[in-house]
Amino acid sequence: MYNIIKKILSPSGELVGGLLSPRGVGVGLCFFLALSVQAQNTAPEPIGPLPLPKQVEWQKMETYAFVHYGLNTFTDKEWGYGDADPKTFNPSRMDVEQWVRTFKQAGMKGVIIVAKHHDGFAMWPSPLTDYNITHSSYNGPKNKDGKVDVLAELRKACDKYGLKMGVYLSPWDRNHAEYGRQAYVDYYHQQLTQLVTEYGPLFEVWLDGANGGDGYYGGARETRKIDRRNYYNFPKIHSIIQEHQPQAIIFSDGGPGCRWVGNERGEAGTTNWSFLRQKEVYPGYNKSKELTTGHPDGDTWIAAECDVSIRPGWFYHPEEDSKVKTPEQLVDLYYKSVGHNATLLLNFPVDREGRVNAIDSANAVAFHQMIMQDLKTDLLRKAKASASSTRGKKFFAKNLNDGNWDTYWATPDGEHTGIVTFTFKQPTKVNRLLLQEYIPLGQRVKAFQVEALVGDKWQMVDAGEPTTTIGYKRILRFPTIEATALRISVTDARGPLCLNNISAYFANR
Ligand code: FUL
Repeated sequence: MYNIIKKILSPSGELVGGLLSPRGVGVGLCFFLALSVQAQNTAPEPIGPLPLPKQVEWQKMETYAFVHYGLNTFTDKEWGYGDADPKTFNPSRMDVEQWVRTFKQAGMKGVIIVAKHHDGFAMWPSPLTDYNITHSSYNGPKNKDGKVDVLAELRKACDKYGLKMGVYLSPWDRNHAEYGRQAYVDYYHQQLTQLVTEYGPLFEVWLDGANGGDGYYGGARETRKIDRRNYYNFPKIHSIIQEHQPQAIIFSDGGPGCRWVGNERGEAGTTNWSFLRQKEVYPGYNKSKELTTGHPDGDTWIAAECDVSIRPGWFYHPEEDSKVKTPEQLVDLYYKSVGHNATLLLNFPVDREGRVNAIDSANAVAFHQMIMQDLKTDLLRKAKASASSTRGKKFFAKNLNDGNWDTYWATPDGEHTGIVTFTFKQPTKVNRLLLQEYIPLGQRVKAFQVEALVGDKWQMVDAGEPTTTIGYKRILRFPTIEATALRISVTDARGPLCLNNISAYFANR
């Protein structure tokens, strides 16, 4: 039956008008009625693993900021030993609103703050330890209990500017005397409980996998080894977060909400599956390279997040003022993270004044403007879309360029390949192509290729990287071509195709 449908459907998947010509009207009508019964107007079956709705919402955030700020900022360290005097923390002109304003202008949708790094210093007035902000030299705005509280300041600023807030709470704690024993694990769970109950809704909780072993540990100054997999009682940690912040995405090397991308360069693989064989991966997982591409045969949806700092270090070091990533470098990272089916978590090392440094802020805002410029006008919105085959009238190729995220082009059951063609009214300059799969139904595409009709010849578009997976978003960059049509062929997939968006742009840089 499907072949018959194919024959009488135009390339766009619509019924060929000739069938309803006066002569054939009777036959045509019968055919039409038969077809409307038999064409597949139901959505394709989802193909697992599937994202939770909150994972889809999280991925749509695309870019958000990271803040590393604390004693290390003043001691010029990346990993504090846990013995620095809290009084060392002494910002001169701290302004949390300035951070959030900057992030907003840089297009970021949220911010994750390091509430406690490996040195154990708490940026909020944790009653569980004296090693916290209230014992520092900071004399900023007070919280409802009359105490300085950087997290409360951040909450307020996020609410004011409409950004989401997240927290990083390092499991490794080089200050705590009980680290390595059960008492510290209980302490960690209590600290976490404070964070998830006292600072409003959190979009993400970041569980770092790093652990170097040695530390101050209440004066013991020794090396303490832990069993990374079992010591912290991750199931308990997850249930604390889930209970108080069910919408939060939990980050770690192995999720469960999202995963580390396996490097700190900000680059996801060109092949990037949003799946992991979850039981194998845990914070501190030693085969981190696998996290760059995901596990194609994974059993759980755990998409990748690219964490990268705008400077070489995570914390501020004056000598890195000349090493801030340029807007062009950040643009490149955007294409290698968001454009490779991941999110971009861009770190800002707040400086000793207590601000996002002027160089960082200027470069981040310029980066955002360049991306907005690159992807400003979707040239396909006015092009005519047609497909080699389509599932039924709800799933036509025109769903690909209608600007609606929730409508998609889908192929019939059993068809795991397909071709869509976009025809322009006139030759059009293009050098970017953006593709999206409708991920609520799973990630499917394994391989695709792009061709352009230049003059009367179809030629391959070479994006300079393998065109394998798509996922939530894939963006290709290629040398400018002047095309009258673009043709995207999916050559391999895990099931019928479900793509909700294809856009093309001309980035004039
Ligand atoms: C790593 C940490 O060791 C770094 O200091 C930094 O916080 C980075 C984001 O994660 O594992």
